[in-house]
Amino acid sequence: MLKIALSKGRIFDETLPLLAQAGIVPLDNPEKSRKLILDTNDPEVKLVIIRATDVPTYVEYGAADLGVAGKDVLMEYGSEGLYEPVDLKIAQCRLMTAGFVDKPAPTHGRLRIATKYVNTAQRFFAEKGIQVEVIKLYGSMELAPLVGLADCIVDVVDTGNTLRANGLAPLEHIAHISSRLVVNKAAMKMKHAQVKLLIQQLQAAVDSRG
Ligand code: PRT
Ligand code: MG
Repeated sequence: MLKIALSKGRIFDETLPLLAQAGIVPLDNPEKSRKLILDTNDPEVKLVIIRATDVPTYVEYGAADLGVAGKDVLMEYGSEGLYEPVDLKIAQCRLMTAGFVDKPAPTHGRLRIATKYVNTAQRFFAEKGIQVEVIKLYGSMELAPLVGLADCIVDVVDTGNTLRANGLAPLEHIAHISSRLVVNKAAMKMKHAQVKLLIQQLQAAVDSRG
């Protein structure tokens, strides 16, 4: 039995065609069903539906053998406990700092950064030698500069529409983001044939897109 951890929304939607090319088709739609474990056409494969940020945890602990997670989530989680064999090249975006274009940095006190990517933000500014105070948020980061909670934010940006709609702009590029296939280390050994085959099939599906 193989369990694959996926989050609802863009990751599920964009992983589906790749899984289909590997011959795996879910029997339920997670947007319609309340089931958290979905059967597939392959009795040996189940999909586990969890929050995007929980995918590395499930896979590291072996509650799922494989999973799909954004590189933003993996950078924040730390990837020592997982294999990351395939760049699926889906759900692409950029991890950026963002804020008001014309706002100068505070002359005294540390720059305040609001983000759900606390570790990544800490690392990014430390490498630039800038002392910052990082404020952890769980969503709607764009609001923080508007109400004076933070000087800027670290978040993923796709079209930039969300920033623009709030009078903010992308400032500094931190990383290009795409979703990755992650694999539990024990599963890679214990279920080697099954896991290896799925890795190869997904890599082939990605490659076939050119
Ligand atoms: O939504 P939830 O809180 O459950 O979790 P999540 O936001 O982590 O999950 P989800 O499904 O929204 O995102 C899953 C993964 O998709 C992320 O980890 C990224 O790797 C990737 N991804 C790609 C994005 C985006 N594009 C994206 N645009 N994740 C989020 N966004 C959000 C962004 O946070 C911002 O609020 O969309 C808004 C910006 O979009 P634009 O087009 O206005 O720039
Ligand atoms: Mg979201």
